[in-house]
This record gives sequence, C-alpha cells and structure tokens, in this order.
Amino acid sequence: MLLRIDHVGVACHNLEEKIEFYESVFGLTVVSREVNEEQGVREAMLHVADGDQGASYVQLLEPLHPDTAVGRFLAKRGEGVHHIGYGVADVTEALKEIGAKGVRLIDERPRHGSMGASIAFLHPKDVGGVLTELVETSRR
Ligand code: CMX
Ligand code: CO
Repeated sequence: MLLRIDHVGVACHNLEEKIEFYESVFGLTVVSREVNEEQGVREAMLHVADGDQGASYVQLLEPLHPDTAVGRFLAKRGEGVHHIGYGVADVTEALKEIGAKGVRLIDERPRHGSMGASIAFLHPKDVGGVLTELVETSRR
C-alpha cells in the first residue's frame, strides 16, 4: 500500500531561517512554497531525491497562527519532526482499507496538499505516536 516516503514534515518557528539552514547545510533546493489556510501552515517543499515511484522531500512547516495543528505542536513539543507522509496510489482506497482495520482517520476523505497532491491524515494515537499522512501525488 505504501509506495515510498513522500516527505518528512518538520515543524519550525521561522520558515525562511529553516529553508536557509537546509539549503546551506544539506544543499537542498526549494521546489514549492505555499500557504495552506485549511491546514494552517506556511510551507516549503525541498527536493531530496528521485525514485522509481516518485520524488521525496522535506516539508518545512510554519504555523499561520498558534491555534493550528502545527502551532499547538510547537507550543507543546518545540521544533522537530511533525509527521511522515507516505506515497499511495489511491488515497481514497487506502483510507477505506486502513479505516477498516480500526485506525482512526483524521480525514475521512482527501484534502488538498502540497503541489496539487491529495492528502489525508491518520491519528497519531493509533499509529504508535506518529502522525501519518497519505499522499496521492499529481507529480510524476
Ligand atoms: N505527532 C504525534 N503526536 C501528536 C502530534 C504529532 N504531530 N500532534 C499532536 N499529537 C498528540 C499530542 O501530543 C496529544 O497527545 P497527549 O494527549 O498524549 O498529549 C494528542 O495528539 C492530541 O494533541 P493536541 O495537542 O490536542 O493537538 P491537536 O488538537 O492539534 O490534535 C491532531 C492533534 C493530530 C489531531 C492534529 O494535529 C491534526 O489534525 N493534524 C493533521 C493536520 C496537520 O497536521 N496539518 C499540518 C500539516 C499539513 C501538511 O502536511 O500539508
Ligand atoms: Co505533509
């Protein structure tokens, strides 16, 4: 079901500072910057590698407000890994299969994610403490 790691989501206080860090230390390149009001984030995707099943990225996330998923995470835990995004062929189908196994779905149906992807989140409490995102990419 999981084709690859699409991205690692990293929560930060200052997006521009973190972009500069990833560019200068790891030599990564920003391929997309977006504001996603629905998810409450200002974000950047930095390309890491290409594989047979598609590319992988680091997703840097700055909250638009304290009262958002990433804002609450930063207040509670500070900066760090926020979620893992796995590539799937069909996010609607994957949600159906995973939900049938008793894992709580944060999103019952796909939402809009970075770079035109369809995304959905699984509850971290049912995935061993890992906030897990399913990503059906439109970029191949
Ligand atoms: N990873 C692991 N556990 C997490 C977590 C995370 N990123 N965020 C919250 N939790 C845990 C909390 O520690 C808390 O556990 P305890 O009760 O044991 O302390 C529990 O989940 C509830 O947390 P909360 O502080 O009440 O946080 P929220 O109200 O924000 O709810 C969650 C948590 C996961 C339902 C919410 O963050 C969510 O809906 N996330 C999905 C959307 C999202 O993260 N969007 C931003 C990224 C967008 C993108 O990738 O494109
Ligand atoms: Co993500």
